[in-house]
Amino acid sequence: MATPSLIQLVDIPQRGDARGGLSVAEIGGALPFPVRRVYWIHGTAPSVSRGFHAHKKLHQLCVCVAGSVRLSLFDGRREESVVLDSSAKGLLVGPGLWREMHDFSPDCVLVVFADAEYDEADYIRDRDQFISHVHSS
Ligand code: T46
Repeated sequence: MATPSLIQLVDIPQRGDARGGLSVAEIGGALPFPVRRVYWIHGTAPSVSRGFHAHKKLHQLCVCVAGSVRLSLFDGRREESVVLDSSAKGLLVGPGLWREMHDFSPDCVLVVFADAEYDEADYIRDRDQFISHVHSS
């Protein structure tokens, strides 16, 4: 059986018209969970990388609504990456995945929908600790 990809992309319905774009993320559509927090990452220089952590429980949907960014995911065994450059695609990132963000375009705006409030205790910020965590669970 084929190994499932770490990259889970969802289509975001596009409801734009001649006046401009309009993208919709709603429960029953692109969002597979009730949203309890939204944050957005912007103004990150192309030379800067972010992330370098995993979450124990958090589920998120990442949508690049302007510009582009490369997200890489590592499950403790395999690493896969994807360039997000469209508000018509979202990347689902669940728990147990080490994530890194690279190659931000200067105009990148990455919007992230999360199923829980911010909780530093949910982060694993040490890569070796992450690898021990996934291999013991
Ligand atoms: C993730 C990737 C994709 C808060 O106070 N509240 C928040 O909701 C968030 C997200 C962050 N913060 C604080 C924690 C740090 O002091 O903001 C600071 C920067 O956060 P961090 O270094 O974790 O940012 P990134 O860009 O490395 O990671 C973020 C999310 O934290 C993370 O959950 O999956 O984006």
